Amino acid sequence: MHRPLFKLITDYFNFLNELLHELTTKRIDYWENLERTMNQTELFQLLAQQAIETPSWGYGNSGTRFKTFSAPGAARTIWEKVDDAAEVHRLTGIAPSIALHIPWDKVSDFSELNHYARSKGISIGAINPNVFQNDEYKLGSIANPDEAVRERALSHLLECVEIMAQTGSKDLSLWFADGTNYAGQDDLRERKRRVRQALQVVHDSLPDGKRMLLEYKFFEPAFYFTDIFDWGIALSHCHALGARAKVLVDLGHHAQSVNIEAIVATLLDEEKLGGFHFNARRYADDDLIVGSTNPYELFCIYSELVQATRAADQGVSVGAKEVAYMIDQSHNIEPKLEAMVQSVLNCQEAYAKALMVDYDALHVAQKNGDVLGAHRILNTGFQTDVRPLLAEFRRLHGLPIDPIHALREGEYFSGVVRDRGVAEAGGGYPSE
Ligand SMILES: [Mn+2]
Repeated sequence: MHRPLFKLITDYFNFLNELLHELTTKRIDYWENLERTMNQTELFQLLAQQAIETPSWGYGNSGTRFKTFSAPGAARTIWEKVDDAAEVHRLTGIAPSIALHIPWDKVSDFSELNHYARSKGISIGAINPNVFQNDEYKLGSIANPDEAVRERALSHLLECVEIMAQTGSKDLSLWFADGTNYAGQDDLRERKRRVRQALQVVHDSLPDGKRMLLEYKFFEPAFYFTDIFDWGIALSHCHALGARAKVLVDLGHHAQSVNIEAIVATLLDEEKLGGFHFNARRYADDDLIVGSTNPYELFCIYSELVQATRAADQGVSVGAKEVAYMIDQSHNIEPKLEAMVQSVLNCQEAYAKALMVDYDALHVAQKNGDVLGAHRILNTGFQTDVRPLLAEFRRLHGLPIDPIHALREGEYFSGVVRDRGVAEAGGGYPSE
């Protein structure tokens, strides 16, 4: 054999051998990580306490302004949406509540809906008022220059506070489409005062133990100015309103490259983080499956949350434990149920990875100014393959080891496809 070629081949085999050795001896093993961070009982307890709320609007047909496609078996009524949410909980074990949108999910008797949900093993979660779909809201709702419109918007918000009492909901989840399209269109400071005034009435009407979560979004549907445009204005309002007002972070509502985990850390430290709307984005408010475009970001967010729950500052740790985790996604081309199960599982995986980090070692590295050492310690969590651990967790809790497979092969999905059929969906824009 040609000598240099022979050497090349043996070098290559030696290289492969070394690589194999590296992989088998230095493999990041979750059990090894676990020993350093906590015991398995403690870890499984934390995983069992995780709760991800799913949205009623994620189970029905939805679309873009171009087209709404019909999904086979998509829920047609709020009762069917409750059935679907209960199935997602049955498969994952960590999706115990469903958020409602009013008036989309309006029923004549909310107590009956509450009982129905409980009979299915879930509860009614956050109530989301809608003050953006009526013609009168063209120039805004609680920031509208017309006092009569502001009054009507406020009365709808108060109606939703009443509904919370009947459904046993803890949170009123507020998002406003209010904004302006042109400079000079309205007085920005006046609008801020109108918003504050309405929110104060809502805040003061909330009974003990209930909260209002204020969501921000930097654009859309208004494009020049949005009244609650970022976490800064949301936090200012919440600080002024009182203890029941907290900020809600929707992952899709930020400009490109905004550091969301830093916002999360700040709000946690201010004891004003109320909850999340989980989804993922590439361009704008895309409603893609949470953790699908940037799983590292989701991991970093969970890492901030895990650290805050362990904070020495009581206010911070208690506040972190009260954060509400909700999915806010409307799937347009994905099968509804599978997309929701996948979303819940992505949150579980990100949380489990965040629990894998050796935070004591991280703090030592940070204190020593060890830039990359600290970075690597954090990344150890992200790089850990937690799938065997989560499979074991599911086995112990009597859950399907592979919830997606269980959904695809199970009787529930084929049953709803058969019974509900394919509902007619909308045409998109312009509507026909
Ligand atoms: Mn949202």
